[in-house]
Amino acid sequence: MASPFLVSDEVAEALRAGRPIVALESTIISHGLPRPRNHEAAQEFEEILRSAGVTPATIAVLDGVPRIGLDEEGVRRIAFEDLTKASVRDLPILAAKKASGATTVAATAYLAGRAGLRVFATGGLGGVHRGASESFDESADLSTLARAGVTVVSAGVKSVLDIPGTLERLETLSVPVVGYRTTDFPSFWLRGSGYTIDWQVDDAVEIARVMQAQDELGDGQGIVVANPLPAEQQWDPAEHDRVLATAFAAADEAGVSGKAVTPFLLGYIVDASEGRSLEVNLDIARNNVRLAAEIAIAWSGLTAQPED
Ligand code: PSU
Ligand code: MN
Repeated sequence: MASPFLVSDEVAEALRAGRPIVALESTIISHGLPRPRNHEAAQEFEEILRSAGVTPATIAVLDGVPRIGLDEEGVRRIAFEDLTKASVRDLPILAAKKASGATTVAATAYLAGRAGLRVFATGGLGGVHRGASESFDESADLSTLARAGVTVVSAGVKSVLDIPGTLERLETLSVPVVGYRTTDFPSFWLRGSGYTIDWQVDDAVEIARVMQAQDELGDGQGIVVANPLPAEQQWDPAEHDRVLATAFAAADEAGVSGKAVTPFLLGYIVDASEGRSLEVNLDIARNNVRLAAEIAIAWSGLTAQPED
């Protein structure tokens, strides 16, 4: 049977040679950042990887086909077309309808895992929404990470979510969570959340060793690497608290629910902070892409087969 997804030549070549590759998601581009900064960001993330000697694999569904690695035109499409936000469950429907979609962390991690990629950089992870005990709104990012054996570098979850609830669910799902040089789980725009995680790792090689051990001991789960942004780059905590409080009220008033909640809050927060949260958002993503590159390099160093 033909492959249900398309791996770009560049990514296929890097996979064959065991060279470092980092997967990138497309929902952050199409729904998480305003145009045209989103296009610049998508190009910049790929460029950061290339200049570190790592092959970028931006993932999206184009005309029904999940793509692992996009060309310039594909990157342009995810930035400027009005793509639907696609999670794992949307993949077969998009395929049958030959429709396009921007993949969430869940769908990206799932497809990356299917293609044999091991490291994935994003901004923030989806998680348990506030009020989830009533609404059942928990991102499929969490349950997917319990099955897709991919290491995801994020700056934790946004404080718009239920952070302790998210950490509890990751525990239930047996997904390892490690803090990069911290045990204070980051809350995206801020370095910490006040919620302590059990484990800290101090360099990329140590993370690659956890991945290797997970392959032997684990049950197919991915790994969450929580990477706080540098102190001087974090959003002013007072403004952060003020804007977030009004964001919830606005979402309530607008009556948004389901998968529209995350994009609504992100868009509202950028506007209400007059773009300041956006600059922090971009710093966070760049920072995660850089760490993911180091992990991918460490991973390929650790697992490289000597050529004969
Ligand atoms: N959190 C962010 N930025 C984002 C997202 C989450 O800080 O762009 C996106 C990611 O693609 C994530 C998705 O996978 O939202 C989660 O959406 P939901 O809560 O509907 O599962
Ligand atoms: Mn949801």
